[in-house]
Amino acid sequence: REVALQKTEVELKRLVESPAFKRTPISLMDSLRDPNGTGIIAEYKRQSPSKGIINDTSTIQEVTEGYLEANVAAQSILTDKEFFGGTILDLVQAREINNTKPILRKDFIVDGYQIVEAKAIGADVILLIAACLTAKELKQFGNLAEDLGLDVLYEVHNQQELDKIELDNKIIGINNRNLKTFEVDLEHSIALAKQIPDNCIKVSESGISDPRTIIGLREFGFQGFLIGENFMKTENPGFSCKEFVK
Ligand code: IGP
Repeated sequence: REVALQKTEVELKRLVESPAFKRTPISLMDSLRDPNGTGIIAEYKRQSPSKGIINDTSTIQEVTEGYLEANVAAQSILTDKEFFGGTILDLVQAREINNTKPILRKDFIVDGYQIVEAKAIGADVILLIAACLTAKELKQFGNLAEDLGLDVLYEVHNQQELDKIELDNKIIGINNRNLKTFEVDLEHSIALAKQIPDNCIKVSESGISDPRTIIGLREFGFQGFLIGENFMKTENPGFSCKEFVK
């Protein structure tokens, strides 16, 4: 595939030969479609540009265990250091414990190398943010992920971004938070959801803090719910997730 792979061939070779590269990824699509599933994609996030430090004491291991006990549909892990205080090691350590649920590598993907790297560190799903990429890049990166057996969560915030994506059999995340103003608006997401065909899976992202919100969102066809801060801001995120799911 014609993807901008800006790293050296030696580095790529090292990734492709890593043991995790050979594992078969777990499907987020299947997990979100499971009628007995919770639909919750629970996030591990130490800090964020809008909130500063959220949690710098809970380890990835204890949070992963708690999220699995809560029967989450998937785990999301920020691997971006600069803005979110995450590391690749967080994902590697979560994978050591989690063998059953898909793990989303949450990062700003701007190069095909990061997609190969995602697979090599044990991720099952990558995030492609439509606001940061052209329609052509979305397609190329999506194809590369597919070739590697990874699922893609395409993230949009408005109609213009949605128009960049070919809407067939895709997982579309609508970010309730405007990445420029940090403002959260669920109504806006619900309006946008109507523009997405039924063969796609709709995920609602950000600002969810009440189980009743999920009941409401399901009525509008959402099957996935990405939740970070509401769990991470508590002393025991795994326990908070279990309580939320009950
Ligand atoms: C989680 P919240 O409000 O529950 O912590 O949001 C997740 O949606 C948010 O972290 C997020 C994000 C992103 C982070 C959504 N899209 C893109 C970094 C990059």
